[in-house]
Amino acid sequence: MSTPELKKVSAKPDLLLSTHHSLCPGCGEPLALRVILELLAELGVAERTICVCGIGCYTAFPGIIDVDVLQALHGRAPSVATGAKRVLPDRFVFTLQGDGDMVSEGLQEIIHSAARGEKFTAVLLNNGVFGETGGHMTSTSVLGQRTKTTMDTGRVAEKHGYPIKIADLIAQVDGSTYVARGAMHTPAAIAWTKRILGEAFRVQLEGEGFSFVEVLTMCPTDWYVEPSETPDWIERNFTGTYPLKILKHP
Ligand SMILES: Cc1ncc(C[n+]2csc(CCOP(=O)(O)OP(=O)(O)O)c2C)c(N)n1
Ligand code: SF4
Repeated sequence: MSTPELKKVSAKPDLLLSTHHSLCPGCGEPLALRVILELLAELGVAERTICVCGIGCYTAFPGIIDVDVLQALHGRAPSVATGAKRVLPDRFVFTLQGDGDMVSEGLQEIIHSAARGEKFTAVLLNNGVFGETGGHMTSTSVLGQRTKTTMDTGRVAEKHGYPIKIADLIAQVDGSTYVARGAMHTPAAIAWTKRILGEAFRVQLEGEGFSFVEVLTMCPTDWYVEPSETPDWIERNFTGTYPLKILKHP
């Protein structure tokens, strides 16, 4: 009997040097990173890329990706990227931050960078929790979300405030050029996210201004749900507050 022909549908991106990392099974952040690495290769910009990384679970990756990386202090990635892109305008510069890092700890950095129209691309990995430090509520946790610090009632507006829709805010800022939101919970959402990340990257490559992409990512560990239930969790709990769409384009 002849062996059926197997079709290869995926492979480790060339820019990923190792598959060993410390992130939890079912985490959405490695998927987002994979899409970014695929795009860098497809656009042919890897050799001149600088990734400015925030601090969160995703900080496990910079050591195993084949692009230059700057590690920024909490929330400061947009300012570090500003410096890198201004000094080295021919480099392709993108930031990688979590919601805790960007929206809770570094809100002013991202808003001011957008307002100045800095010519880099900002990527937000939004899982609605401070993942690395144990799952506390962040500024983007949605109403009703149970986190380590809202375990009893879930997030309640009167007590914890409302979630900050950072992509919507950035879209309102005159200096931003392209703003969009994607997610990692279904194949269709991943394809959509690859498309909008590609558009955001092209905005930078064509010198059109500041581009911003929010990516909703799964955190089974701090959502206290099985990895297999996380796509449904995103659909039920996140996409109402954070619809997947382009919020601003040139
Ligand atoms: C100024 C400062 N505050 C807090 C911390 C501790 N800290 C390190 S990682 C982290 C959580 C980051 O969460 P997020 O950006 O949402 O990324 P995730 O871990 O969910 O990927 C925190 C609070 C720190 N290192 N520095
Ligand atoms: S704690 Fe959450 S964000 Fe961090 S690696 Fe685990 S699943 Fe991913």
